[in-house]
Amino acid sequence: MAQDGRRATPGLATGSFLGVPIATLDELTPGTVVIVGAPFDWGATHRPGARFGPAAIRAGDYLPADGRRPHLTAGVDPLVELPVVDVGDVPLPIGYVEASLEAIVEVVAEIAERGGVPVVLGGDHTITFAGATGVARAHGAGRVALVHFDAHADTGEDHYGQLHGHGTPMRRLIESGAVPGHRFVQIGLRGYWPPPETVAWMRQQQMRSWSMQACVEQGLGTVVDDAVAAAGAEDAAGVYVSVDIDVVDPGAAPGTGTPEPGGLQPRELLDTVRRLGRECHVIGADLVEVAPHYDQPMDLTARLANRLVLELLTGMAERRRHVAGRGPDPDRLRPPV
Ligand SMILES: [Mn+2]
Repeated sequence: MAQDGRRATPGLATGSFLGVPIATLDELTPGTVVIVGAPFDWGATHRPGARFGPAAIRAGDYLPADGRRPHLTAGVDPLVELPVVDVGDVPLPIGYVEASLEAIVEVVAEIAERGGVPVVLGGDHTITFAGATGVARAHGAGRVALVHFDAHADTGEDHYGQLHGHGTPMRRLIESGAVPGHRFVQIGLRGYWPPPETVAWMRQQQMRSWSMQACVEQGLGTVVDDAVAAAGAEDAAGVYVSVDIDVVDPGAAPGTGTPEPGGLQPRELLDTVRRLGRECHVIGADLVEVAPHYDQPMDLTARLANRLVLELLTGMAERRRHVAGRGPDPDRLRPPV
């Protein structure tokens, strides 16, 4: 963390996200969006490497790192308007799962308790247990909705006999009460995991799980309508958006540990996360499972992840303008007439 001048994994976080100001936790002001890295991949079941995700996502861009990104068509600059700061990476004891998760919970909870909106750059998906738990600590256990994009349900009963791994975070969140099953909306599930008895458990928990097949047959817009409704339920405090990059088709996002063919296209997910930012009260988010050493050619996955974060932030900035009764900047690109 910038806070104490050290990082658990020196050199991984080489600069702030797109040049936004680097801040310490005690400098945070309410409403600020806070980028924080969780370079954790000791919950991976297949190919490791997501510990290098935060640095790759921060660097996944070709424009100057000047802390400005005026969206071409939205008429907002999310980095300036929200505003956005970066507190660096959570120092983690490499290889120690529970202690690492506790460290992430503490940082995320402090960000949220100070009125910030944490955006956690993973890391493998194990860290969503910590991210959503930290947000729930600030906003109320059981009151956070979770919109989860993934090829995999991540509701496994255990991780080789252990509680935590990247296939179990959603189950642990339900069991702990941080996020009840009925507040989950999962989008993009496909492939050959988990087994039927786990799917039965998910149904018992009233999880709303949309397969990729359902997204195709019913239309992604219908599915996202369901997510917006769950996030806006009367007694919900807000929504935590968790994006596993492997929800995207591996042809467009190869740099990930457990690629599963047949996923969303980048355009669909970019539009969807922006819509969630605009239509929901986002109180936390993460983007996980970017593993840059498999990201060939051309760093496609890290670059997509960078833009997915930006699109979510753009939607959030659009929402703030709307709430404040202000419209977009007039000098945005509009269709020719
Ligand atoms: Mn996942």
